[in-house]
Amino acid sequence: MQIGTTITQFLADEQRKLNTNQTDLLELMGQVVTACKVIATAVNKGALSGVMGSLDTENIQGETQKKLDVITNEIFMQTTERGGQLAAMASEEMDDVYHIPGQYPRGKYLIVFDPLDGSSNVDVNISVGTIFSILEYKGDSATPAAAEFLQPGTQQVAAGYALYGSSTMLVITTGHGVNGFTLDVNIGEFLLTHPNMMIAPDTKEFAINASNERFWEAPVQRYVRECVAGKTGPRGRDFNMRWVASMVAEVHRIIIRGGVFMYPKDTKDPAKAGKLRLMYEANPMSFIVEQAGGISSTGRQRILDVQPEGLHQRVPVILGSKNEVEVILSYHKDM
Ligand code: AHM
Ligand code: MG
Repeated sequence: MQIGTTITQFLADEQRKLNTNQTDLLELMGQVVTACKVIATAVNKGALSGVMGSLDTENIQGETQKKLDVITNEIFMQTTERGGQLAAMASEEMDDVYHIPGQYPRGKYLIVFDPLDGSSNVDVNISVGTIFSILEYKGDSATPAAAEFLQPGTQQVAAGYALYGSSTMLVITTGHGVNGFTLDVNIGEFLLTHPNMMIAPDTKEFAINASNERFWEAPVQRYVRECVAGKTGPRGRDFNMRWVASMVAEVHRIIIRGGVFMYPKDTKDPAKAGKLRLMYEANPMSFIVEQAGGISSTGRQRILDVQPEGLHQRVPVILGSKNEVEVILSYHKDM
């Protein structure tokens, strides 16, 4: 019987191809895989585990935390902190850097993660995900400062997301293409089901929260207006629209069948540059999108080139099919 390639075998093969004896990245990815399996189980139990709904607490961004935001953050930390590969971690749900407790060995990587992205969807049983980004730690302190995390996305050594949808998938990159794995719940393993994932360069599908239209900048308003105008408009063809309000599901759809996703700069809250966070949402997703042949930009700059200024910094995001994103970027140049 052929069971296919497990994610562990895949990562070991990839490491051999790279001719490196560095096993710690492989081991760290193994811990992340375990974290995602445990989170998948927690998400999957739904209301049966009594963890639906919100808490009275807010995260540093002033968002009310879901019970599952906090639980999945704990799961991710506990699963990855003791392996000896991490120097420190940071996440959407923690104000500051989390230092590896003294009883555990420390390693040379930093991990930044969003344990449950799209968590407003949890109570209504719609897809959510986990996003992670791995960076190298170049210092030697037992308690790395937030400043050590503030590396541009080009410095990521690996990134990925888990999608808890009708099946659980893990999509990863270590900078050598993008590969997707599906969790076989019967054997408890992620198996390679989507090798060398590539984003189609052309598309007729866009994703944006259209209720914010009045707050967008002119180039995005123009782009969406032209898509909606369809065949008789300047683009000369009909477009379709999707909005799941779950970035992981949105990016996954784009990798599978093309499309563009935008959470652009808007004037809704002038203090914020957009909604999505650079370090644990935009950067890892941009790394994956670029590795799959797509483009990811703020509208004015490649996201992976943005020099981060804070752990929870927000950034406008426009990503997806190459030729279509180029149209949107050209409208920004015309501004
Ligand atoms: P979260 O990390 O608090 O879940 O917020 C991020 C999510 C993204 O997954 C999604 O693209 C966006 O928020 C949806 O926002 P909105 O509800 O404004 O449409
Ligand atoms: Mg998020």
